[in-house]
Amino acid sequence: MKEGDRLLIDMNDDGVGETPAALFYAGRISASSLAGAVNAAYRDKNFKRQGQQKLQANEAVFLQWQGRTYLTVNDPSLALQQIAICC
Ligand SMILES: [Ca+2]
Ligand SMILES: [Ca+2]
Repeated sequence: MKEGDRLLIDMNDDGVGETPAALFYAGRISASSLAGAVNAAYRDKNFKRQGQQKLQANEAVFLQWQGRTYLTVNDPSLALQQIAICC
């Protein structure tokens, strides 16, 4: 993606975007794979607060992994709840 690009978050696949309920930043995550980093972000969406804050349904989280930024939305209707897009 480049500056000015837009991202459509379409939870129910009707071509109309939905706004996530909330947006968080999980910080810089060390993991051996992107899937592992996304899992960690789902377990703890807010690196600034102590303890683990689980990502709820329809919430979105930014994370950094291996120098790149990813955005994932917790879509409860998908069997695989992890969508990660490099920004
Ligand atoms: Ca939609
Ligand atoms: Ca935390």
